[in-house]
Amino acid sequence: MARFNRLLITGAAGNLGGHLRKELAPLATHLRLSDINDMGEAAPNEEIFQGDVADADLMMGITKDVDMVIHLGGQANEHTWETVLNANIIGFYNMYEGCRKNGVKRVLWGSSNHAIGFYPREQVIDASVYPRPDTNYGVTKVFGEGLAQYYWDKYGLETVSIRIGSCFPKPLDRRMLTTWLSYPDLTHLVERCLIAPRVAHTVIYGVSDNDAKLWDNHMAAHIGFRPKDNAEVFRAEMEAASPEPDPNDAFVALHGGKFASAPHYED
Ligand code: 15L
Repeated sequence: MARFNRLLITGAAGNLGGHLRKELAPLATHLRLSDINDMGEAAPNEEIFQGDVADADLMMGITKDVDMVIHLGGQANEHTWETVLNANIIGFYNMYEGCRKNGVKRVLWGSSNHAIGFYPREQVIDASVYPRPDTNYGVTKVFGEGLAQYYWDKYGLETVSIRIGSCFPKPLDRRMLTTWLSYPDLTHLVERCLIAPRVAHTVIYGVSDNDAKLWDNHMAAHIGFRPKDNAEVFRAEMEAASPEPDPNDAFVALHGGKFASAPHYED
């Protein structure tokens, strides 16, 4: 039996949004989906709205009659300032204003490890650390976490900000032995964020139970996230695929990897 009347997934045409579209269907009577890109045919339980998160009217409309929002819409990697500004700052604000005015109870959204990408590898961090973004993209995620805290403190709108590591079917390189989040662990994490009785504004790291993980989730124990996968099973494969890296290379030295070492996007 569905727990929710209607859930909204933004960014539903993306890899993670597409995965959750399938996985979360049993939890809600209606799934509302939005994306700037084509999402294909709507299933009988689905409502589809194609458009841009930077369109305030669209965001106001699609957040009506929604219990909770899973917000994955926006720009998911470093890009021009104009792109990340529209997608991740203006679009994010539009989404929260829609949620506030339409009385949405809770938002879960894809923040990113790039909000803290400049922490050095020898430092294990929890959710209490000061942000150290590694890109303009990472700065927009810090903005998002700030806005989420503000909407909880001022308006009582709950949020789980999920600092997603590297969510792929399997790790793609040596760094992801540390940062990998498997698809099954993502599903479990999102389900827990939806059904936990009270979350206020929680910051949680989206990372599997990797032997090499550098992120500590003890401050989000109330979510009940118990990841099962471990990137260590891919170690031999990842090490064989690329030579031993220079330990001083930012790719190795910093949590954000190549996001931290890349030059300014528009130079
Ligand atoms: C992210 O924030 C990106 O959305 C994703 O594509 C990965 O590159 C990931 O970070 C990562 O750090 O591996």
